[in-house]
Amino acid sequence: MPHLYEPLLVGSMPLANRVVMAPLTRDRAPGQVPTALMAEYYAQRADPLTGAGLIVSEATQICPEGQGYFDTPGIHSDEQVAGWRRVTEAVHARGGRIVVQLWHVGRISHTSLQPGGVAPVSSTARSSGTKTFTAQGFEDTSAPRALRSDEIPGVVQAYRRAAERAIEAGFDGVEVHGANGYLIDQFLRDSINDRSDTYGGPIENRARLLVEVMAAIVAAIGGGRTGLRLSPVTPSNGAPPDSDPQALMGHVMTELKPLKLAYLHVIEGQTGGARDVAPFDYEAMHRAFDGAWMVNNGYTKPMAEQAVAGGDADLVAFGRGFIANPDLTRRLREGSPWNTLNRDTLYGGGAEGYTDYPALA
Ligand code: 8OZ
Repeated sequence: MPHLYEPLLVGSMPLANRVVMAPLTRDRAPGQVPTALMAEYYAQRADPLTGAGLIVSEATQICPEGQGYFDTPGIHSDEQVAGWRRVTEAVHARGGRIVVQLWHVGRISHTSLQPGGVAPVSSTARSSGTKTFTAQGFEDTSAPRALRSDEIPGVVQAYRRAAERAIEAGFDGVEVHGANGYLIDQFLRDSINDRSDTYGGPIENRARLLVEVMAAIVAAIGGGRTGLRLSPVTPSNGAPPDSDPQALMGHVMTELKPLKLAYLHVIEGQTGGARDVAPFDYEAMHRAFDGAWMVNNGYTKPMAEQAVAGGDADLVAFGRGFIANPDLTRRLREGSPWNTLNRDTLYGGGAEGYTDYPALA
């Protein structure tokens, strides 16, 4: 019986256990550069016995235009790569493994966060109708500008370059953020994508950006250290449901097969919310994928242990659990209680509610 607390080889990444720290935006990178405090935070959660078998970093912008929130880190400048190197070295010194989540927010942004104060880019010129977190607090997202067809190769190139930078920074691999209503999801969903070029219309066209991004990254760093996160039905960030998410994801799985990705990370239901927000057959998606299957969203100890023992998942990602418990894997294994999450310190600030959650004695 495969066991949640046993090692697993994921692509080319040997993991000490199958508990994953989910990507978590914490807005603690002033000037978009990772800090020593961030290195401490990740290292606290990297112990092979008490912490995550794999850490997925917070979402990290691949280019200046990919930023949509205040003080989120990037991986496009030399200074950012040097900052991340401190993080990966601290995690590896503890015996852990870490991939960086590669992010382009698309229209979930604000002109104050964009180079030159221009409109953010998307698949569409229609606004998300949601808010984002800027230097001024929560503000409406700015109206986007639809990317021209001839600009899309540049976006793909920015993903490829960021993946190369990730390896330079010492990451074990990358996870592409294809979820939660950000740029890639803005192309995937027919509820958002209103294009008339080869990146809009039928499923094959709407999936084209994602497939080109994944192929470019795999060509650069190899499938064995490349993962992808998807959220087939989440309504996050003003993303209304696609008219046929099952067919959309089925096509994506078919296109990804030859790339031999290390893992697929799927958010079941509404991100951070109801698991049953909309009907979706995750098992069908799982059957169509050859790599490791990572599940996420509100898992408890019994759910996670059962998912892995029953073959429904290879890896289980925990978000909120890892914010408040650096030793979450130990607590899961021993059935110990979890620390209480402080919601007031989730985004921005310093060590409080970040590196001061206690581990068990
Ligand atoms: C919470 C706050 C800001 C961003 C996501 C990257 O939902 C995020 C995010 C979450 O994927």
